[in-house]
Amino acid sequence: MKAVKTAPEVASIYAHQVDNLYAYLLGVSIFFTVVICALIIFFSVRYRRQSDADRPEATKDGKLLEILGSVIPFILVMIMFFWGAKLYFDARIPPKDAIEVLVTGKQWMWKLQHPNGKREINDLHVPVGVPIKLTMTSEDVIHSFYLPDFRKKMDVVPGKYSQMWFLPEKTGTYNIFCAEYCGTEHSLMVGKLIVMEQQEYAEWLSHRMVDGVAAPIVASDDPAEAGKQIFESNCMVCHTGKAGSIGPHMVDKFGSMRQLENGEEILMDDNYVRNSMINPNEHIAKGYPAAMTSFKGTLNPKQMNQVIAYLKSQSTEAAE
Ligand SMILES: [Cu+2]
Repeated sequence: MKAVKTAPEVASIYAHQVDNLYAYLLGVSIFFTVVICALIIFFSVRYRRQSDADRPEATKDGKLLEILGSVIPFILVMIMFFWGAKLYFDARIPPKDAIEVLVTGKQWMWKLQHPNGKREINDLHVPVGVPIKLTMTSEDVIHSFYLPDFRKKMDVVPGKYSQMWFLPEKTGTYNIFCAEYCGTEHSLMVGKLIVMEQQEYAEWLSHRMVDGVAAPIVASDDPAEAGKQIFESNCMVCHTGKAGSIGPHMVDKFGSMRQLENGEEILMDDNYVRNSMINPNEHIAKGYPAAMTSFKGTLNPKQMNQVIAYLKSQSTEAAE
């Protein structure tokens, strides 16, 4: 018999930190609720109409009390603010050495792809002790990728990429839930996160099952490799990378800032590249004509991901 769990497991230091903050919020709330309720009851009994309790004139010099009544709550809520902001920024900014896994939500399953092209559905295998960055999008409606044991959750939205990262600190199997109501079988949109020893993971990653037999992963499984071919036969016609080309240089620019015709600057990230393929004239690079036509319908979402994977693999800039 499995014991009934009252709270999700604490699978990372971050989860522990979130629990501490939560305990602080809960503690402050309970303390003031009890004190205020007790005083209301106490005063309503003590100063009820029939009581002969002492009722002196109202005093005007309660300065100390007034200062304490402002400063103490101010300090308590500022602790909440800075503590919460610190955890929020920790959760938002993935470390540079993170392994990137592509996540696609779909009614009603999670599709996952590892950097070497290995795919899985609803299961996610990761190595222990290495940060994992999830780049996520949806094929249909809004989903939300939720790892309760890691206290991490992020919306997965059609038409854009969202990101989340976590650091698995002990091996084991954990729940993946969809935390955004997404239709009839939303409650069945669950998966398993399997945290393995690093060696075990490397072994797992290098093979895939073909008709029940383990076969090695080959170069053609690599999304960056497929993206290279798409890029060379479609994009390189204009984005030649040479002086005088119609389109700006793309290869090895991923993660850098791009100057735009309207004087603004934009980060070349997943969303920028994807948007450039779909709405090429939304952001015109400085010094180039608005000559590109949309690749929406020409390239499917998987191919667009492959192009992005290729540009990422060629990047010499830090991606974040
Ligand atoms: Cu869902």
